[in-house]
Amino acid sequence: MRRKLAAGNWKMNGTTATLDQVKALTDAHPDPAVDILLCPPATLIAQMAWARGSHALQIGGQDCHAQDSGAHTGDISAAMLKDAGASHVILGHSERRADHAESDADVAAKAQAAHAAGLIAVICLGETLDQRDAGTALEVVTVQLRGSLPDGATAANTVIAYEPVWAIGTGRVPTVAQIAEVHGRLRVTLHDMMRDADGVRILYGGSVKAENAAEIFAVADVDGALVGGASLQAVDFAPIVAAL
Ligand code: G2H
Repeated sequence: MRRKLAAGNWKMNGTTATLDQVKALTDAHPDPAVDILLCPPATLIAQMAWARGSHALQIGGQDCHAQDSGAHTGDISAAMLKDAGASHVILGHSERRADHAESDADVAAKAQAAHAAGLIAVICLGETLDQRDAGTALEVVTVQLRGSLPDGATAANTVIAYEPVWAIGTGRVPTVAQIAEVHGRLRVTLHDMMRDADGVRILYGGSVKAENAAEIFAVADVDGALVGGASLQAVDFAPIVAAL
C-alpha cells in the first residue's frame, strides 16, 4: 500500500552540464512503477524541472529555512523551492546536522515550513558509529524522530529516511537485520505519534548501490532508498530504481 520511492541526493554536485543525466534516467524508466525523486543543488531545480519534460520525475531541495522570507543571506525558503519546481525537500541530513549544527528542533521547524509551503519533507535521522557501538542506536533514532517531526505531519507530507552516519559515503552498509530492527522501531514510534503511520514511507540511505539495492529493498518496512553517490549518474541510479 505504500508506493516505493527511489530518491537521489546530489549533495553539492552537479551543474548544467550534468542535466543530461535527467534524460538518461527518464529514458531508462519512461513509465516507472515507483516514485523517482532527484534532489539537485538548488541552482538546478528550475532547469531540472524543465529537463524532465512530461515525465513524472519528482524534484526536491536539500534544505530550506524555517522562515518564509527575510534577512537570511544565503538561505532559501520552502516557498522558493516550491516556486522553482520542487515538490520535496530533504531536511536534517546528517551532513546538515554536523556542518550546520542543526538540532531536532531546527529540523522540525523547517519541516513545518515545508509543509506550510506544500512540500513533502524527507526527514533524515541516524546514529553515529559511536552510538551504534555503544548499543544506543534505537534510542538515538527514536529521540531524533520524536524531536524532528512537526505537528501536522502526515503520511502525505512526510517521508522518513534512516541513514546511519557511519554508512554514508563509506561503502559500509548495516546488515539487513540491523536495518530491519531500526525501521521496525521507527514504524512503532510513528504509530505512537500519528494516525496514518502505516502510510509513512521509511527509506534507507547510506552507500546504497545497484549491487546491494535488492537485498536492502527486501527488508520489511524499507519503502525505498535515499541514494547519494550512486544517484549522480543514471547508469548507476537506474538499476537501483529497477530493483525497487
Ligand atoms: C547518505 C546517502 C544519500 P551515499 O547521505 O543521502 O549518500 O549514498 O553516498 O552514502
